[in-house]
Amino acid sequence: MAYDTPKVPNDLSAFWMPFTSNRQFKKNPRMFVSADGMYYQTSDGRDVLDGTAGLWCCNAGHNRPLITEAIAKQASELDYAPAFQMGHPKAFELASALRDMAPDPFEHVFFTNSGSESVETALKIALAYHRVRGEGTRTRLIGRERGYHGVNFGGISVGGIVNNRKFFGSLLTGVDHLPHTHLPDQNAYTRGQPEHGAYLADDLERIVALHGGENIAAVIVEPMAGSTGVLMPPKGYLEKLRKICTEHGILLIFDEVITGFGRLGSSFAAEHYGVMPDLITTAKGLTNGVIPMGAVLATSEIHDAFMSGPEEAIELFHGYTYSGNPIASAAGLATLQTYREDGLFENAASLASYWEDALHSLKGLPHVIDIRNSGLIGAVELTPIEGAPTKRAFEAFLQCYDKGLLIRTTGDIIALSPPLMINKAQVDEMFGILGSVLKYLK
Ligand code: PXG
Repeated sequence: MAYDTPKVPNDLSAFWMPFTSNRQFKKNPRMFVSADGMYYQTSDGRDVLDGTAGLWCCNAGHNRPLITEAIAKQASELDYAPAFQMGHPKAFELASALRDMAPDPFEHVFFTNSGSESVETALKIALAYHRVRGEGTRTRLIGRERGYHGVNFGGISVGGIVNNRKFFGSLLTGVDHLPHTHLPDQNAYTRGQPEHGAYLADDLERIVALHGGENIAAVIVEPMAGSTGVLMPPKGYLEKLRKICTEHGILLIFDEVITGFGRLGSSFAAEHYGVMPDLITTAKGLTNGVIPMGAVLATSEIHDAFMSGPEEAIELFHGYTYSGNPIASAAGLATLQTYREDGLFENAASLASYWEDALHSLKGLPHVIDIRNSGLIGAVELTPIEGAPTKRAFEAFLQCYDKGLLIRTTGDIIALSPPLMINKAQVDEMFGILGSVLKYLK
């Protein structure tokens, strides 16, 4: 591909980059200038295989014609419509399409613009749901250690990533955390769901005993924790959480911002694991990452609880200027169509065992202490360099990038989550590059 625009801007100082070591990056910037299918192109003219679907979001791959055309058409037809007390067709169509794709109990969709906003929205719906039903004492929220629920105040309060919390004051009050489920001593090198750890869900009983179940509004977990290093739920764990929540009238929220839209080979992790929460948060793959959009899926039981007052009254005092934005809605519809027409969830499911074997073939390489996988997700955990945690994995990231592969690292864990359109040759290419980097990693 030929580029006729300057590839790297001269001035990088103004843009304060998110979750980035700004000074290091700006000394030696890594820039993508275009993308197609499974590959990015860099400013120095190289192809880089996308091993992470952007940031876990481009599940259909890049530059997909249905999506790009839908966006262009929508922009020229109806660019924006007010989101409050007005409507436009595409938001309703997308909500219906999402309902049709989601597991049965999820009949209603509330639109947001990101995963973080989906989380805030779900927490607020949970609190308000109890209140409109006359159970206003249910105000406590339960998250989990190592959980990631975005970066807004609700999300970091229920989240369990220390650096995402400790700089930002006292956060929400009335939050407790379940223990995380990472048990490397017992579960290392597990393929799929680990055997050990279901008992960790019992901690919810302890929290209920401590506070009284009637004071707890909701439990929020990622069914598979992505950002903190790809932690699969131990066998029986989610089922236990579900059971305890039901027994105590507590809502269960699955944060499916990463696991939604085919990542595990099913539409949603709820379906994959056969455990139904009460609310599901989504974003990322909803629009293939092309336009910011998120959505909260709610059961009729929750939605209908709000539909009781006078008809002219607003039922839920919540929403965003861009909730159901026309261009995002058009992108979402085209994305879901692409998933369907290309059979991408089916491709993810059918490639999962090839992916698993390729990933686990890295066992035995220097510094590798654990490998885990599910669907088209994989993680390789490395021993940290003494006194310099994160450095070893980050070095792997830099070397992979130089060799033409994009990976993500969190701590000393390498996370892999390619677009679901990946084929076997590209799986081989990925693990060929990663293996060659790990082999000589210091
Ligand atoms: N919930 C979950 C489970 C997520 O993974 C969010 C909420 C927040 O979404 P937004 O759209 O507000 O960023 C996320 C986001 C990584 C990585 O490398 C993961 C996320 C974002 C960026 C990087 O693991 N997850």
